[in-house]
Amino acid sequence: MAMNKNFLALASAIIWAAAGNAASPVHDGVIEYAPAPGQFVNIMPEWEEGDDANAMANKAHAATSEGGISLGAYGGYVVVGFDHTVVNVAGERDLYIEGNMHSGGSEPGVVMVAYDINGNGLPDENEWFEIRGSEYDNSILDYECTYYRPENDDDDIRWTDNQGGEGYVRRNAAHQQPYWPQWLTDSKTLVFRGTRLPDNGIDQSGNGTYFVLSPFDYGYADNVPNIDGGSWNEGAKIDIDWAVDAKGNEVKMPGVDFVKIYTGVNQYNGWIGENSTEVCRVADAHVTREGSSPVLDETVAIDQSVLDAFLAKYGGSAAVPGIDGGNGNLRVYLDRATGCVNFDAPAAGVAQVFNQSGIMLYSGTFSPGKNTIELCSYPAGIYLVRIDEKTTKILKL
Ligand SMILES: [Ca+2]
Ligand SMILES: [Ca+2]
Ligand SMILES: [Ca+2]
Ligand SMILES: [Ca+2]
Repeated sequence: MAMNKNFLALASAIIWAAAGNAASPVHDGVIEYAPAPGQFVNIMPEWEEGDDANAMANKAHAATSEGGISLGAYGGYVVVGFDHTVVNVAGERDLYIEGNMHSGGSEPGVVMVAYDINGNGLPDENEWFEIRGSEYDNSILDYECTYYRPENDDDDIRWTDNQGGEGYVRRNAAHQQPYWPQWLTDSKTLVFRGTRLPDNGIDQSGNGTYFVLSPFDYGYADNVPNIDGGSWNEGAKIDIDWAVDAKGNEVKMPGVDFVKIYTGVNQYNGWIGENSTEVCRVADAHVTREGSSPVLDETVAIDQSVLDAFLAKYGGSAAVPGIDGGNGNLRVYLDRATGCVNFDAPAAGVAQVFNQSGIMLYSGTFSPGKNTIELCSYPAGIYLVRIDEKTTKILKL
């Protein structure tokens, strides 16, 4: 009986309606925050007893507009999402990424971008492309680094890599908290894979006591100051046209829905400690006003021919096995600004919404043409939307 009542309450919360809201230039959620061990981990943002990965992602989101988050040593990452697609404008840099770089303190983070090809509100593995920064040809592209959880929180944290290297994330007197992410203490190891950038720390003292971390030319986060001459620093911006596939081939993307940033240097710099990328706001660079309250330039639109060519090459249901069922041409997508799931139906049919436990929250019929299911009143989480034979996984933030 209780079950029935619950079902009715949720079902009545869903209405078929179209709505529109202004989009925000700044990322609207942290989808995943997974730092490697580091001296600012558990304090940027602060971990408190009981915080799990979800809680830390929410704290990380709040912290990006307040002082930033630290990604820890090599490989630690954050994934953010937008409430709109950041358009790839030809000949312009499209993303603006704030760090906390100060002179002599460049801690470059590798940037990856994803367009939500299957429209499920989540970045799927096949949707990611790397931004080819200036050091791409000087990097190790298939790097893997493993950290080992220490016996005691006071111990240095050992790492090994797939190149025969090893070392430690060393503790220092300034930061006494555990350096291992405290919501991941069930893991004995943490493994990170990606591109390892060349070392950028130069030992000016000659005896390991004074390092200067010099910036790379372009294409990284936390590499140059946020502001230059009173404006958003062009050097802190990313051109989506720099995206490449796993083989290094250029990828012409229509825009991006998700951005991933990870610490790209694996270097220990004396008393400064490990090289660790910090991230504040990630923003759409196509704005009519910069600063703390930027305003999105609503006249910027996706180039339809670029989108069509991109989807023809990388889209299609076969690209995401296990998620798309039949009816592969039906695109079901979440409009993050409104909290509505939209789809164009070729014919009338039945739509259903399930939670992750498989409990049906809604069932109803739809007509041919544009249809909308409103998920606004649902709590954040993953939902399965079934439309005829096709099931799409949707993440609601
Ligand atoms: Ca561009
Ligand atoms: Ca996706
Ligand atoms: Ca740092
Ligand atoms: Ca930094």
